[in-house]
Amino acid sequence: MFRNFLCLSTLLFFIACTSEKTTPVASYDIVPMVQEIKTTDAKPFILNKTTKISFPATNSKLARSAALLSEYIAQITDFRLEITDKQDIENAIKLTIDYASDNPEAYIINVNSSLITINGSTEAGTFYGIQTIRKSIPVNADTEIEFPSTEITDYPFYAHRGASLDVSRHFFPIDFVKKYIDILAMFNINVFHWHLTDDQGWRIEIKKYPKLTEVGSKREHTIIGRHTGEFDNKPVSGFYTQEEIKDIVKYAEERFITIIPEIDIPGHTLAALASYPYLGCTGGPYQVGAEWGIYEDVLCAGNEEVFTFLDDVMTEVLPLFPARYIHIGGDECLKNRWMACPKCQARMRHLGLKDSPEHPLGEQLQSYFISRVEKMINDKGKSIIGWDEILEGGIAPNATIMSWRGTEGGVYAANKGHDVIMTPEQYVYLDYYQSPDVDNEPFTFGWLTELKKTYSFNPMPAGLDENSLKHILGAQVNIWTEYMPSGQNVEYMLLPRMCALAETVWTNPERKDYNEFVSRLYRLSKHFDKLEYENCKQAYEIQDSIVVDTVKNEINLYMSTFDNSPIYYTLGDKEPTAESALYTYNSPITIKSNIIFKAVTYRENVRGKVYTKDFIVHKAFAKPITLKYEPDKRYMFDGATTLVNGQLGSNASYRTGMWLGFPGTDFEAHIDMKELTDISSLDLNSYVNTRGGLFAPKSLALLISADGNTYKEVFKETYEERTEHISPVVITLSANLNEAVKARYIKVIAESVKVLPEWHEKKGDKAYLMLDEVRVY
Ligand code: TNX
Repeated sequence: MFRNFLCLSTLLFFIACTSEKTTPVASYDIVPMVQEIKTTDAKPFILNKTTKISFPATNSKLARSAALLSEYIAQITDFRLEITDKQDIENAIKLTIDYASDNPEAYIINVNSSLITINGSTEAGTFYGIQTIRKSIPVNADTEIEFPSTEITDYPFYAHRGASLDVSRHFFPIDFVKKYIDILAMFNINVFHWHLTDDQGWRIEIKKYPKLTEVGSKREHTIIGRHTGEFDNKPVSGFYTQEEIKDIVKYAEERFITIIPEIDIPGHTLAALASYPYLGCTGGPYQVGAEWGIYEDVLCAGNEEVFTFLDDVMTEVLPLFPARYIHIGGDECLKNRWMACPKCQARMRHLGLKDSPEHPLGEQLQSYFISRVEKMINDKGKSIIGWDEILEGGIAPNATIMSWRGTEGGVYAANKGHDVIMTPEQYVYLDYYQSPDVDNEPFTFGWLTELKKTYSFNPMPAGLDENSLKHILGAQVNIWTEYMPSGQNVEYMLLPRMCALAETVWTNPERKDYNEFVSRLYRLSKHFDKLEYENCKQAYEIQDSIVVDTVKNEINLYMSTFDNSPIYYTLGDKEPTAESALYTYNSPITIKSNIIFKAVTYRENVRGKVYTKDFIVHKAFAKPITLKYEPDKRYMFDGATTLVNGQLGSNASYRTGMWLGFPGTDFEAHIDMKELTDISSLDLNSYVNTRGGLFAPKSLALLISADGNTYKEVFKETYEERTEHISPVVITLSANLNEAVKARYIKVIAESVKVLPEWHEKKGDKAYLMLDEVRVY
């Protein structure tokens, strides 16, 4: 009995302990990482339903920020804090702007047992402090939150911290644009670059030119996929009235975000041409674009009416946006129409332009066009930003450059004394894939930009002299929406890669550390889920590194996770579980035979996404391979070993590293089989996308050699030439020998059609061979 009583009392004690509520604790480990933090053991601040948010009565901006903070807290917890202009107060979050700092966006936060003070050098600084506090809240907070006592001093590294949104390729309603602005605000982004016009839709009301929206904001249908020649049946339309624009500008302003509008000229203007055909060189008729890419029809550079039109448009657009800048595009303007247009020819003669190898005539005409528009805008009190193409043919005198085709254009412009915003597509174009598992990702038009790559970007590249550094205003991510029909698609592509950029432009570069960043981000991903922001979780899953060893003729597979979570794997196409083999970090799994490899990680008892790799081990697997003709730089990836790494390129995309692309040349691979080997067949995959310029080989040949000098052809097949387009497809070319042969060395030759044939829209351009995995059996 006594024993029973003891047991019962222990049990009751245990229940009492475990059911005692612990107050969730705030964490200042946020993104972007704060610059300085001094957390102490002093008594914490306990936030509860009675806590108030106080602002100075005379400051309407802080009053609004106080209301926003109350709203942010309500989004995560179940309660809404009262806001007050009382100053002599305890148990409060106090907003002020007394912080003396040279940086207009700096803030300091003090947390003690009676107050959280968020003190900005301006209201913008206070707003960033508010973001820090709201991100520090634990997602499981309900009635109380403990804020450890601390002092945080924080300020941004760069002044321009941007994100763009293309609303032309797809239209997004006002509510989504506001949600997008909310997401940017959470990460201290201060510029929203709004791409309002393009070939596929004109999205801003211009009262003097009503057809721009009556005609130019509508298209009947849209291309499916990439270069398929097939269209969906879904009309796309929509535009923002000037009143709606003002409302959004105000919404952004309240979140300390400046909107820079982009009116993209003189290229990317098909929607404007469809509305007013006299603006084009040929006079039309034109149709609003329904395909992606670059169109030949652009604004005529010889017609005075085009400049009158632009002046009128700018007269209406500029007053809607308080920003100092307007972006005038300038990208991807083809010159074909100009070169064939009598008005453009007359303009070039009149200007006395002389063709030169450094500055072809068309580029000089573009430079004239941009400089003239720049003057028009400068005269209205604003400055222009243009894509780096506006460097061609001579840069407009006061222009700021947005460097997108790498950072070289930016370096060049900064060294010439122009301001620069860095947006190199390989790092910050968020329309590219963010996971190598492309078959399970939303379709994009290619390339792979994983979170790690975006995070690794440094806006101050080598090659800048001392004086030029100050011209790098900052960087931004760009969202092009060709393949993002909905707001959810945009969120998924934005998050979390935008957060990587946000840290790059905010935090001092020396303090950046990728794994540590991902652990802070992982915590915030729970906020995203709670706020119902779509976000990609790939960075929290298993990461791989596959090393092809052509000496030992094997592949070493390494796996990792940002927090060294346990990884369990199977080798025989079996579902991995927590009972499967446990992977030892940093020690490779060696692949030497056909294997369907699967692995999974568990974190907080939650099972992650299963990682799967299908390794095809054939006789040329991991053998030394060299190529006679180099692949194109952009389609080189890890080079020749990609063709013997035992993995097949995906049908979904030929641009993520598994296919090699050969521009206008044949393909010739030399493989050392290491020993005399019986060979009876060979397979080679070719990605064919005729509209995109990817053609299958004309022929396939296999040659063998015992000494690596003299080769004998043992197989050759020539294929029928294509005479019309086909839908994109992966085809396998095979060489089946009647009798097996013995060879130490082999050559595989696939002849290219080299140039696009007469019947092709781009006849005469280089044709690409896009190839993967030379499988020898
Ligand atoms: C290039 S960036 C473009 C855009 C496309 C984008 C797709 C730029 C100045 N032009 O028009 O949407 O690539 O990634």
